[in-house]
Amino acid sequence: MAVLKIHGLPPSTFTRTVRLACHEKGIEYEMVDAMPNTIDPLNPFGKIPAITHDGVTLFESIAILRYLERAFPGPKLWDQWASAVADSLVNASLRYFAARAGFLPVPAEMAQKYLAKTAEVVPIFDRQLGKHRFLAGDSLTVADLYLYPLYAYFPDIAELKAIADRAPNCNRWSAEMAARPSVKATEPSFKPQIAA
Ligand SMILES: N[C@@H](CCC(=O)N[C@@H](CS)C(=O)NCC(=O)O)C(=O)O
Repeated sequence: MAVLKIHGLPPSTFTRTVRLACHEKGIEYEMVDAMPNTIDPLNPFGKIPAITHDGVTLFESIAILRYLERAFPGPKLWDQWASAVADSLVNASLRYFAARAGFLPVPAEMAQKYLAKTAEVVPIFDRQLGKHRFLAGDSLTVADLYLYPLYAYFPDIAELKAIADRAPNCNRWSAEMAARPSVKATEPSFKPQIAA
């Protein structure tokens, strides 16, 4: 069986989520560094990540994670909380982060809305993590793999750090996640530069 290739960049949160799933499931893969909008034959929308494996080409991290779940043995990682992370935090804090990093030209009013949404939903995750070790219960799921790469950027931006500082259970979970071999193995060697 040909080795699975992940086309993306280590600092990309979606790329990291897919890499984390491979590590957690024990799937061997090769990382192919690719900037957004340079992977046209693999993803007509130009977004990273995309994967190639045994004649299959897939883009969209959720579709990729479902494929990994079907095609490989290992712990079952799929979960409804993954959609909740994607639907709430990814749509808010990732966009806020991208705006602050200068990747997205977001009007100030929209950026404030993304920040307010982040402040609204982080306490929901915090309550959940106060009841359970991981987002969906007592074992790791894809939801944790979506949340972690994004949450790991919070300390880099004062406004997001201020929200995280009020979320002790998220921080307990984040520290536990940071100690996992998969997280250590996918630590990006460079990060976007954020102006103060
Ligand atoms: N829904 C996509 C989102 C992927 C995504 O937004 N990737 C970013 C990098 S983290 C990207 O390629 N952005 C370039 C663009 O939007 O043109 C997924 O889950 O894979």
